[in-house]
Amino acid sequence: MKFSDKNLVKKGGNSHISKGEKMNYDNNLTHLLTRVFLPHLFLVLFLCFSAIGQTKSAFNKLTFSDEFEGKQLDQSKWTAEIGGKGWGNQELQYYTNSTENAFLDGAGNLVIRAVKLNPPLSLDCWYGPCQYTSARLITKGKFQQKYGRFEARIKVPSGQGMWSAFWMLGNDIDKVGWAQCGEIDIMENIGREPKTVHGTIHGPGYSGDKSIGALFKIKKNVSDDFHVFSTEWGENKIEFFVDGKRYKTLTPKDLPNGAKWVYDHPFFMILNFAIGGPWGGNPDKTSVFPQKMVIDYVRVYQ
Ligand SMILES: [Ca+2]
Repeated sequence: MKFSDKNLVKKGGNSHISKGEKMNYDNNLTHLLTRVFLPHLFLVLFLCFSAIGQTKSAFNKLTFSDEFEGKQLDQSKWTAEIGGKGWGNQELQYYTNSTENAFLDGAGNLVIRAVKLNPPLSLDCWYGPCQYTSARLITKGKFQQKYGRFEARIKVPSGQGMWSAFWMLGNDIDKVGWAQCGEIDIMENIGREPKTVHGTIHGPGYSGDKSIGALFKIKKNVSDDFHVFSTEWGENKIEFFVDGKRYKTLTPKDLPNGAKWVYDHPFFMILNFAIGGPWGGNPDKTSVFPQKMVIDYVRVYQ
């Protein structure tokens, strides 16, 4: 486009053109503008607006879906991980497999509920008697996929100390360890940032506080409504979306020099609701329990 404009300006500025040639030139110019330039301009504008608005996904074959209908969590899809070891982040909750902490609400939702325990406290956590219970559900060994669109519709909990997440880990974690296995955090929300969600990747040499990603701000508190959180993951590309709006694209060029892109093998999914830890901080006297993370569905496409 710019190259053509330059040529036109240069030609128009030529004072050696005779009158007849000038008319021909004007006709040619009109022809260029109406037949060549304008249609292409419209095409370019159309493509620009298409890109800003809806992004049509290349992944449209449904390979996994849990709509959370019925009365009991589908054990063929999800496993509850159990324990109060801090989960790598000095988290305060003890994860159970109890329906106190993860259940279907009968209205088509999975609820992960964090509960503050009353004395006598009987569960052991890394810091002493556990103060909270919650749940962490994984598809490890049950569903894993390389590439695709991974999506969940979630209403996050609210309040200081809450940390809810929908994320993925590489299925080779037991063999190669973290963060060599790779981690893709499709959505994380911490209570002290009520209007913000995070999309992040962790890998070898860029994990923890060196992880790479972006945040997306929502005008109202994220916990006010359900939102659709998704990641589209293809060869050498991971993209993050909230409600269909893409807010970050990551490629190997975003990694530190020499770091390895490890997103080239199947990953499994995790839904969890943690309490405390250094990132979001611990609950304080303003925090209200129990709190719910409500999940309408999880869908995966290829
Ligand atoms: Ca549902």
